[in-house]
Amino acid sequence: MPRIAILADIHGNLPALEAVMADLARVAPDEVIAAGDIVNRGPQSRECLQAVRAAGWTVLFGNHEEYVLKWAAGPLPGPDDNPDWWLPPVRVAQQLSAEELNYLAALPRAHVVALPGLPAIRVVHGSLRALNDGIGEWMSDDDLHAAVWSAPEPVVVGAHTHVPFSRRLDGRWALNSGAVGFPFNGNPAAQYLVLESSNGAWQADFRAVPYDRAPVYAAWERDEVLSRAVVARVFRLELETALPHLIRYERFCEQQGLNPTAADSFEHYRARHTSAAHPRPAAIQTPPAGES
Ligand SMILES: [Mn+2]
Repeated sequence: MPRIAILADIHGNLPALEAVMADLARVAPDEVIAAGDIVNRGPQSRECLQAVRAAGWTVLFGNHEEYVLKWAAGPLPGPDDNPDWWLPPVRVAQQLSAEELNYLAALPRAHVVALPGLPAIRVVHGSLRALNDGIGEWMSDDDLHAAVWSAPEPVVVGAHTHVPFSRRLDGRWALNSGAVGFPFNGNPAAQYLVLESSNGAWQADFRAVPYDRAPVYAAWERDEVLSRAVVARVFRLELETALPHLIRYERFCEQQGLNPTAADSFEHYRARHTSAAHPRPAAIQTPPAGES
């Protein structure tokens, strides 16, 4: 009865990763695949990378590993070219050793699980098309064919959108594992996917492991990133609400003519999104490209 665990989008959230590791000890999978975005967003990227490597899992490349490597190679343009806007990935690039950066650069972009008598599974961070091309409920069957069902394997698991998803069609199956570190489906628990075999087929177990977020906030408070970079406060709001805010915040600032790197702009956004007059948006169903 093989059991495969697929977890992704840890994003530097060590307490969420540790909660999933404790749950994995109960699930006892035969193989674990960490499908990208181990680093950046949360306050403990290096600790998460080291924990994942020590666990001996299969690890895939995500778009946030790509951001960090791009930053390690030289500055990127940001809103108003304010250097603090990009502080979170810059700090990750600074904290990682040359060996760790080389490790990230060498990560594969896909992994195939092919076991005798069972449908083969392809695991990617986004889709077959790109690292930042996530799959989810909003897609038509034709979209899903272009994104994942054109793979040689009948089962494809992606991540990146931070929202769990499953759809079957004509013997093909597309799944999204959801996110360990920063879920965007309104449920703050650390989420991942277990595929378990039964009578020659796979069955999905979408797991959600509750954990205490207080140590994550405490780790952020110890780091100057939170005080210097408004974008880190946007990430903290994402963790608090289990909803995506980065692109929404950037759009809000553009519509209101506000500078996104100013603390007042974020307080204005936060007040609107936590007041009774502007209730929390529903869990995201149509993430724009690059949101995660
Ligand atoms: Mn991603």
